[in-house]
Amino acid sequence: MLQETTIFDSLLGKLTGENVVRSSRVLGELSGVFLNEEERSLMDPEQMVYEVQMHDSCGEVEGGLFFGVSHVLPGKVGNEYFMTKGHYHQKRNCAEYYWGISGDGFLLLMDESRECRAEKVFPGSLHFIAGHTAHRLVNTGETRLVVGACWPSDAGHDYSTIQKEGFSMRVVDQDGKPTLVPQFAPK
Ligand code: S6P
Ligand code: ZN
Repeated sequence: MLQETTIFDSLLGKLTGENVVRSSRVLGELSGVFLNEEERSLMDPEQMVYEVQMHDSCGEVEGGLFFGVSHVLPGKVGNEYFMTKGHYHQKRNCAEYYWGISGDGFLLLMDESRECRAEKVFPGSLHFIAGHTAHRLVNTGETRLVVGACWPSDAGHDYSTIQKEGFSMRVVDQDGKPTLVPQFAPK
């Protein structure tokens, strides 16, 4: 039997065909993610912030892999660039690879002691995200930031720790330049 093919357009970072699942996040569902909640509430709640296209051919089994592409749109909430929610993996020891496809931005990486660093993301950049490390993509450019990813299919997502505690750094526009600023944990 001939199977439908899955196509990964490596220039556009577009994934189509069999077993591709798409999901997106709009501003209205990103409460508590950006520093300036008031500014976010004044913006269009239907404005898309990012979209993920994921190839799921095995389900969340041990030993499996997922392949995905994240498209973070250009934009800002106040002076803070559009970004993903960010997460730890539910299975903390699961690692992940990211690679830059198009656009410009940062990958924020934070360990469990809240030590945070940023890696520049650009076409061709490669990023190893070790286990026990929260990760978030930030689009500091004027076009879509498109980033490929591959991770263990049983890794899962822990969003609640980040929702409660946030990252210890934010990326904001200061005088037209992306700048990392410290963000203290809520009490
Ligand atoms: C999954 C991987 C990415 C993110 C995507 C959206 O482990 O890291 O596919 O899911 O970048 O980010 P988030 O934080 O909303 O899942
Ligand atoms: Zn991940």
